[in-house]
Amino acid sequence: MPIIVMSVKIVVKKSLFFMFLFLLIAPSFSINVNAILVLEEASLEDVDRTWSDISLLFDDQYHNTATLLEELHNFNVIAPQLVDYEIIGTSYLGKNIYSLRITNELRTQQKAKTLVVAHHHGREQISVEVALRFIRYLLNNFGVDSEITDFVNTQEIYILPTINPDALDLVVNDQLFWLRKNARPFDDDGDGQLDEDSIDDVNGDGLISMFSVYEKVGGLPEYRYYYWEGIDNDGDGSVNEDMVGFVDLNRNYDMFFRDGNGWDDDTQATRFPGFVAFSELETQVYRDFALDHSFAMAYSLHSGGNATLLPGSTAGRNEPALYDSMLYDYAYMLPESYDYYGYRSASYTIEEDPVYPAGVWSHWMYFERGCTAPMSFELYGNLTTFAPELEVTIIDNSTHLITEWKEIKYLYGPSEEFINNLWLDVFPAFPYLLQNTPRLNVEATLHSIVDRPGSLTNVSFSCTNLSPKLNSSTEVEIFNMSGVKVFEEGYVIDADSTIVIYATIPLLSTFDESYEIKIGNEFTGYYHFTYRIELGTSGTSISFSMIGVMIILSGLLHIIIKRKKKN
Ligand SMILES: [Ca+2]
Ligand SMILES: [Ca+2]
Ligand SMILES: [Ca+2]
Ligand SMILES: [Ca+2]
Ligand SMILES: [Zn+2]
Repeated sequence: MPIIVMSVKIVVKKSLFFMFLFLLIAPSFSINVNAILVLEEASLEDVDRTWSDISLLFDDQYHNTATLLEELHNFNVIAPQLVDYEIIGTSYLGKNIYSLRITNELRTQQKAKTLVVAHHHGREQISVEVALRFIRYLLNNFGVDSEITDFVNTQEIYILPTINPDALDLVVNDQLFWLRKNARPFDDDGDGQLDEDSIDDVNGDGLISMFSVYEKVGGLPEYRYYYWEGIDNDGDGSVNEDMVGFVDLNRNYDMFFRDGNGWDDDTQATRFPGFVAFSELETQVYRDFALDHSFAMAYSLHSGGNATLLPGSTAGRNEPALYDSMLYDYAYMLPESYDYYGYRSASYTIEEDPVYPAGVWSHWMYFERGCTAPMSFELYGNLTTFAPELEVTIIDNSTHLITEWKEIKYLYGPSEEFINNLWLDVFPAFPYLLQNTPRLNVEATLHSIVDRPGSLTNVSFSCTNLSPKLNSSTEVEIFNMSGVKVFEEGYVIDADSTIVIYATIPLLSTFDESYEIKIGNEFTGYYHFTYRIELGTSGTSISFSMIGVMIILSGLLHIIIKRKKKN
């Protein structure tokens, strides 16, 4: 804890302050007092690591909501001073949606915030596994790896392991590997019954086949539509006309809702966005959580491909230079290709969202929540499931071609024994998230000598944005502890840069009091300082007159700023 101390000599001259001395019935003689100005950083306590490396309770298997909760509870039991988790809402089937936070809880000032939200989409349950392994990684590296320890000490890392818990249980417990959307019951066909005719494993092979229908045009097949394996459960003459699953949660956000691309206005479609934005309990829970926090950078975890997607539009990338640089970093740190269970998947692609998709998380986070870099992270895609030989022709006549494809189960996640291998492949993107989150290092220096009552103290705050890529998002400002802005001016601090703010601070009203200052913004969190005066050893007494003068000086007079680019 740096403590800056400057010895000062305080001399009261009665010729200048006779009136105050008189009014305050102070002694009518000059006094010389040695005092010490102290400016110190708020106390920064360390958490002692008391745990050995931890393992997941249910490793090498996909978690459902019950085993997931056991893991969250276990993390909290093992490292209670780093882990907190809370229910932030519930789904349509009444399942809890959790947020887990990792931070050094002994340091209570608001820190920079980082977010990983997993599992918008049911069948992308690998994203839950990666979120759990990110938590395990942080707890196992805390107190061992100095960089990770520093991130946990200076950031509040939020992890939402699933915001679609209904679908998680349907996929993991009931093998509904095709389910992407939430499980809100809905009467698709208007017969008064909900979800009465869903997909069925007719041939009992444990898989759900997808059939693609092509129409012959000039003798050549043109794709028309697909349907799933099933029977007519309710005997109304239609097959699978009212399936489980309603809204694609990652099309339900209130940004470009039902605009742009990548959605379908059919309640049975996999990308049905809902009738209105934020119609779903699950997206409402996420929205309300996100409105309480400011994240400069965040990940939303998905699967089905290998890609790092940053907000873009038909007009181009939102942050062209930043995103180009980040996308190349991801391409470098993530594997070019890998093998699981005999399947070979594609390399990570360097791309923005190619067109602006309707109602997606990343655009809402960027435009509505000021998140500079909300990245949709496609963790795993098994492109070998699209091998031509796996699409088998079952009907080929003069008018139609119909093919059968059984691979949906293998497209979105690896076999259970390879979950940890996938984590090892993608984990470098996670410390990268923490490293690039803008947070501050602030050093304060006292400059001036107080030579008489009424002197103001010149202080400088050297504020460094530690992110190598992201600026401070909004202006960094100086507040007192009541949250009142001390200066009108604030300054956006560029990535990897330092600015020096020169401030003039008034003397304190009494020597007992401390003067507290916090510096930062909602994205970077705040650095806290305490400023006080201590009497020196030779200062045996202090006149009331001095105190009276100090009370009068209650305002801050000016601020000068000097920008200094860090080399
Ligand atoms: Ca129905
Ligand atoms: Ca089947
Ligand atoms: Ca039916
Ligand atoms: Ca059916
Ligand atoms: Zn997805």
